[in-house]
Amino acid sequence: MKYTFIAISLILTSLTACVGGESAPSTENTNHETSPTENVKEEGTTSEEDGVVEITIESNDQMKYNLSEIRAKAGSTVVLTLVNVGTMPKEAMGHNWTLLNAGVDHEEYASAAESAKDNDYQVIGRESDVIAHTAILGPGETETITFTAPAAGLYKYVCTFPAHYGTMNGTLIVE
Ligand SMILES: [Cu+2]
Repeated sequence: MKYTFIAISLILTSLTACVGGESAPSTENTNHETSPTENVKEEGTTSEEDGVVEITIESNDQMKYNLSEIRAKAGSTVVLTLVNVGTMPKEAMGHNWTLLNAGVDHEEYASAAESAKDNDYQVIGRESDVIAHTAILGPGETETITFTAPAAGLYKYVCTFPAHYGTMNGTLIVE
């Protein structure tokens, strides 16, 4: 009986020691290594530095952009690159990126632009409806345009190549 009591005491003592050891302040996590945040630029992502936002957007043979939404701060400089990753001929599957002013209906504008082939599918006389646009790009072509992000609000972008506006549109969110 006596030995049993001692044994139990020893067990309890060692258990207490263990618990105490575990709850002792750990120095492991006090010295966090500060690894520099890598600024990895990927296709279809945006990055912002010093009031400049760089955006790469792709268009493809499936009549799609890879981004349906992009963001910028009001007044920032937007450097936007459209990459046509498709392989179909420009005459059949050309694409542009056209940013419309607030309140301009992208379907209506793009419909009107369908007859403006000679003006790169931009409506003559409605230049004030457009904030910025690229040319119509053929397969493998790339164009970079630079513009100033307008006032905070929502702005539609659209491809004005005939019959593309239904699937090729998105929203620029200016904050
Ligand atoms: Cu298109």
